[in-house]
Amino acid sequence: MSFYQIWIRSFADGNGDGIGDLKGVYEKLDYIRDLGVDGIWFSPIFPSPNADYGYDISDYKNIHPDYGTLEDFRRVLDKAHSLGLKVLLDLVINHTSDEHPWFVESCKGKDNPYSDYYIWRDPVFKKENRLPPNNWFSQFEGLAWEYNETRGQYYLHVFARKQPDLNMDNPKVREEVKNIMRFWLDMGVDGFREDVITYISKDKRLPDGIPFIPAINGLRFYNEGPNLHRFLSEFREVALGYGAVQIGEAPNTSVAGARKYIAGPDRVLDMMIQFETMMADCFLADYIHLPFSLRKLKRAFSRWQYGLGDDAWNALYLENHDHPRVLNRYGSLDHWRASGSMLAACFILQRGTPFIYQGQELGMTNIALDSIEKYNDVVSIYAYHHFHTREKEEKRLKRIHVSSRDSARTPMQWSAADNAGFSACKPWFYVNPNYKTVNAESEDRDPESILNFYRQCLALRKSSETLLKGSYREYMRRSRHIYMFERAYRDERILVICSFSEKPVSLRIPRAFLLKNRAKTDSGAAVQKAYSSAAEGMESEKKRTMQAEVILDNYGTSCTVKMMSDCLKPVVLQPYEVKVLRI
Ligand SMILES: [Ca+2]
Repeated sequence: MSFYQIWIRSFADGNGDGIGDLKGVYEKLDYIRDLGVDGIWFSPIFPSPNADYGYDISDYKNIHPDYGTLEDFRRVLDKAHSLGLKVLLDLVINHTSDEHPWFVESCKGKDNPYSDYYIWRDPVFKKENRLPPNNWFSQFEGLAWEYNETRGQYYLHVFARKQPDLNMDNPKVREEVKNIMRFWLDMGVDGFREDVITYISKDKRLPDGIPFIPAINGLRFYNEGPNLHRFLSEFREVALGYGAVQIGEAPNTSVAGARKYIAGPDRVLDMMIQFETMMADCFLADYIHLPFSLRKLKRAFSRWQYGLGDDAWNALYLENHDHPRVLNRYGSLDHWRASGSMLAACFILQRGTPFIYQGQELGMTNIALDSIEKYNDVVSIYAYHHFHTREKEEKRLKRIHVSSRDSARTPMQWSAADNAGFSACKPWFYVNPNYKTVNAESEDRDPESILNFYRQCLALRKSSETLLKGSYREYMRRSRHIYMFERAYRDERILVICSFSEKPVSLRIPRAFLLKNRAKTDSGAAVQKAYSSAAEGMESEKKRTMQAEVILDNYGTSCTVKMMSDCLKPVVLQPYEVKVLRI
């Protein structure tokens, strides 16, 4: 499987009001199918006051009026299915919106049916000062507690103030979750991506955290909490009844942590979306920016590839709605086409299920708005007003440019027409000015475009048992410029060589890759000869030849070499080149 993520507000506007919607999605389903993915994951499309753009839900069983109706959704679902595309929805159950009727009721007092749906605690008084029940910080904005006058209590919000955390220890809340799941599964939805699912079980004592890094103060008391597995197994029972897919988002999970939930007979999720591969240029969060480290990225890739091995399945991704564009982060604007396409191969060809975020397949890049007033992202706005406030305006804005989630939320660039072909009128958010060159229509026509490279990668993956099922092995682990890995299945071996360098790099194909070759193609005789001679040490290295077929190269049609006739010679990789070899 492979999935395409839609963040609907910026995907395609079908009714001309400047906001993406289901009608727009309907019209673009062929485009998604042609990309070569097997399904769609929709970020939330439900009614929401948009404090965190849909991740604050006020009605779980309906569609946001901006995006259409339940009928519109059924049309999209039916057409997607007819095109062979699965459809996953976002299940956001760690918290609701503060405008959800459950919360509105819960605020009214301690003796109504929804009183215990959220996590309420009495204040602590010190010298007559009213204080929250503990020292936890939210991950989005300030303290994790908000006082409610009517109840005379604080409620917990691990994210924004407008996102109160649900009390999952309450069995009624878990029944609500199951009802929500059944509602959509009955309609024909194929599964869920489950938002911050590893946070849903809190340590009931709610102890103070160790004040070290404010945003994660308290994390250890709600990340993979005491009842997480039990709650998830209840939800799993519902999903299994429908054969539905469940992919959990797990912001702070290690390989060992993830295995408890996705490996073995007790597994309660099919995959986990880990965050380690998104940390190669930052510390804990995108806002705390560091220079990109390829070695850090490779360590994260391989830790998960080896760590899950044959026991569990990886979710592969480099972009989503929560991060700035990967081309700015791990690639190079100076080598836009090459780095944008190399970054496709470097994750899609690993072992696992790739997730591609809208616009990633076009090489969309970050937007640099000239004032904080123009940003919408609650995280960026909080960071701007609370951190580095003594720095010059220019520098502060630059921090937002490199880190804001808004860069992933600019309108999709469909063509060079007005508003990037996203809408007939002014879009709800700023269009990246590079849309004249970076857009789906012109890239569709260009055989060497990033878009066509994504199509090639996905097609290659789908057609190759080795890429779908094969084992993973990394080479040149210590290199600061090259990420190289092998996929092997039965007699076939595929080597993916990715350059992350601004300059040409010369390297040798690792002998371990060549010598274990048992190819039986028309070049088999020569290869077999070289294999045995190498193994026996009969022939000098100079005389040996090893052949490999180049099955993918992002220097495109300019790379006419379909066979590398002598793999023992050094290979030169152009800046951000990727070469995929098969022997
Ligand atoms: Ca619209």
